[in-house]
Amino acid sequence: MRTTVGIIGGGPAGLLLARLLHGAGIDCVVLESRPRAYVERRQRAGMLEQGTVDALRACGAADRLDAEGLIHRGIELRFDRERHRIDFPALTGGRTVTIYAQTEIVKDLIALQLAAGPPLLFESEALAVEKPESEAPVVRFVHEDCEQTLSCDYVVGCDGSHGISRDAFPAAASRTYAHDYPYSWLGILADVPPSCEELIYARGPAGFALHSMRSPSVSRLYLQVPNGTDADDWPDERIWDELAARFAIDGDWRLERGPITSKSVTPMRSYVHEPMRHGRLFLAGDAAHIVPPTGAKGLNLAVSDVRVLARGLAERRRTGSTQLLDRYSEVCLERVWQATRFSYEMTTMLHAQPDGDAFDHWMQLARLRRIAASRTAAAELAANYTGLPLAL
Ligand code: RFL
Ligand code: PHB
Repeated sequence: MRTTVGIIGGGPAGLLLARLLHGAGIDCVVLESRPRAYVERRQRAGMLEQGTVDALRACGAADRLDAEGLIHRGIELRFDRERHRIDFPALTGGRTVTIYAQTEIVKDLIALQLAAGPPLLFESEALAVEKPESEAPVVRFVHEDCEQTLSCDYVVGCDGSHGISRDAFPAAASRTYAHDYPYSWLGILADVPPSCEELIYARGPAGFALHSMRSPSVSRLYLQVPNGTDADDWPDERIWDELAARFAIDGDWRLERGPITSKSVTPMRSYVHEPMRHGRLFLAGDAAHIVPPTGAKGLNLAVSDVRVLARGLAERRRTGSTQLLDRYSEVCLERVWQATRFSYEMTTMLHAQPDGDAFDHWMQLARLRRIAASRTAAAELAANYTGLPLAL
């Protein structure tokens, strides 16, 4: 097989890139190791920055998002048994965010791709990227027990945090930076209307809790748990009791309970791989960087990476110039490090430090109280949360 751009991974990064390239008249092939049903069921992110929504709209992938997405104008921080609202439009000159599940974006992009887009091959696992320094890199992959090759002008690794694309970077040309946090999230989906209109980020007595949602009848909640936690050790009642304790305030508010339909544990990690390009191989999304979900940045970063890359590839095709492609890594990493910093700050401010002392506790409270008291501090949080401008 031969194509212009070989894309490894059919998550949000790979699928959106394929859509953007299709719009620019550039042919590509997407290889996805998992079956379609698995990719469409995977529960993950839910908070979209305005720029992410705009990008999906501009490529005709936002019909359902526009009909079903929930526009949010703020979040609530909860600590000291009190609530503090961060008003996004007032603090950012009008910006909002949208709640729409990643799994729904993936379904929408797959449907478009299979209807009219470039080839998307499920159950096609990439084994290796070969000759990334040459003019004709090759992806070796397995489909239906048969090993095949895909020859490309460019290869893009959108294969997530456990992918194989990074392995094609020579060690001497790579730098990696990682930080593991001493806690994980237990995430649940529940068939119960959300107990709030906006997301609640709570610093409770025993740690962090987040109340999010998927629709007016489905809630998504997360609870800080120790690393190594087994979700089976958390029966439903225990989860609801612990969530209720962490969200508790002095005043009138109640956490509604309902049947839990899914439970999973996610460790918290920060990771950055530099550079994001080697020869004609590019990395995008979680393949290049991971952030802990407290800042809700992972999916949004994946989208901004592929927007930059699609522009670079389109410019190359239109004018022959590789100027933008040559700046891909530098442009993306600027935003990646800002998102990494913001996610780190949100995470360390809101989670109980397992071996922390009273000093650590007071530092966290002082940061939270400053945000509640100062418009400047709140505006800084709001600017980062709703998304910093994409420098293109
Ligand atoms: P993905 O989604 O992991 O997709 C990678 C795809 O590559 C496939 N693959 C391969 N295919 C072929 N050959 C191989 N050798 C392959 N190896 C892997 C995989 O099957 C998969 O389909 O990466 P992508 O596209 O970069 O997207 C990144 C996002 O998924 C991720 O950053 C977000 O989900 C992070 N995240 C959040 N991000 C936000 O912006 N807002 C949020 O509210 C938010 N909440 C979250 C999150 C992540 C979470 N978890 C589970 C880590 C909440 C949670 C709990
Ligand atoms: C989600 O809805 O899954 C979600 C929202 C905000 C976050 C993390 C996850 O910070």
